[in-house]
Amino acid sequence: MSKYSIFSLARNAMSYHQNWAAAWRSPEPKQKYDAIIVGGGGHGLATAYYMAKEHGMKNIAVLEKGWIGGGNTGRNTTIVRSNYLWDESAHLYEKSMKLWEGLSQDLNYNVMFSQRGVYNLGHTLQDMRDIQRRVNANRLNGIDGHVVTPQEIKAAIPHINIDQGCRYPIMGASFQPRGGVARHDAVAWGFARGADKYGVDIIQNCEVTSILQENGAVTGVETSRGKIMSPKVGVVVAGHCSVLAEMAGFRMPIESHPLQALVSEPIKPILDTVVMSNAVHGYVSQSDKGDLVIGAGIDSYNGYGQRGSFSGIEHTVSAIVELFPIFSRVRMNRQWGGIVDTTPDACPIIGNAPVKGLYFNCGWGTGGFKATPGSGWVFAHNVATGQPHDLNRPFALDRFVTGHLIDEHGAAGVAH
Ligand code: FAD
Ligand code: PYC
Repeated sequence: MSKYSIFSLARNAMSYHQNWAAAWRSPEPKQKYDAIIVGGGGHGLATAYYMAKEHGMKNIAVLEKGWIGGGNTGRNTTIVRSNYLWDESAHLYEKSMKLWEGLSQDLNYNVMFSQRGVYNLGHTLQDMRDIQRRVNANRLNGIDGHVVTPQEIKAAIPHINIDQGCRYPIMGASFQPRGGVARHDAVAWGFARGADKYGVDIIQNCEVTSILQENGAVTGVETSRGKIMSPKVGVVVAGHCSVLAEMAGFRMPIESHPLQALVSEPIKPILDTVVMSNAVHGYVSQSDKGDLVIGAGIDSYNGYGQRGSFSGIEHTVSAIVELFPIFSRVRMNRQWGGIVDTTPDACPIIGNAPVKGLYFNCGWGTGGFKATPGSGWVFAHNVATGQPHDLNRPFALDRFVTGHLIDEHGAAGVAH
């Protein structure tokens, strides 16, 4: 921390944070921009940041219907890893991992990226074969990872249950040492501050209600704060992408589902890595504050509710207690839901929409937080140049017509 920041921190603390300069402006929307990004989650803000930084486009607005980071970005459990099976996704998530590794420095904002490692547990012989195959594929792509035995897992995580007589005995795991967690709000705020510094207008409480077109090309958007014109519109609204696609006159191969998570009361440090299991359907890490951060699979129904449910808690917590019997006495503190956008092949859709000048980035399902910087970086290229980057070309919408699917159901940490 520089001398200046220490003084400014002390001054602001003493003045009870009065007159603390806002990290980004709150401008009135202009009538026209060179590009509009719809959705002020991490992906939308990262897109605007990289469009300004890498492509010199500064007359950009990010339109957010609520507050920035108030969607899945601020509701997710922050697991970051890049151990995907197929080359296309491995390259994309690994690009993101490399950006994570320099992100706090690049933004000059601490996103609290902590590479504490991620374990994906296997509970059957077939799980272990799939894990071995995925680790081999990762290593061919230069992505770190290895297979570990139950004894090695126990040595690293003393409280885990490796009893072979239980319902889902742990038979091993993949371990990605460079995986970990980051602070979700800070990611949104860091990208927002970075984009704002380049002149990007971040406009909150501004809901897009229709997408304006003329002769097959986008001309702007209608919003709750009036009409805003632009020849380029990038849509990055996660669980609401089908709603926006309908506004533009086409259908997305997306289902929107609630995904729940919960945190316990804060406890002393007990878990210094991330543990995930698709078979028992639960995952857990411990935040810097001390809470256990816990989640499971998606709710099976479609919906837009951002709530948790008692059955969700019961199912998830029973899975976690099976892995960590010691957690049975910990009290749960808060629970919530987010709306995730799932595709038939568990991979995102990033690219040009069937309307000229309109671009969509969605379909990240339960796993897009880890992709935030990489997704913003490739989408910035796509929106700025009008053409996909090589890294996002395979994720075009038309793969659902051509049949070039990239099936990542096995590597999606949370089944969907
Ligand atoms: P969001 O952050 O949802 O941003 C989209 C924004 O668009 C929202 O702020 C919304 O208000 C806005 N919007 C919607 N409609 C409009 C409109 N009409 N006009 C203007 N704005 C609009 N991923 C991981 O990699 N690791 C995890 O551990 C993980 N855990 C998760 C746990 C939970 C409980 C949930 C719900 C998700 C989890 N995910 C995880 C997935 C991850 O959160 C998402 O894939 C990612 O955050 C999506 O980011 P985004 O910026 O695209 O979406
Ligand atoms: O994709 O790794 C993931 C994940 C973990 C929890 C939710 N998604």
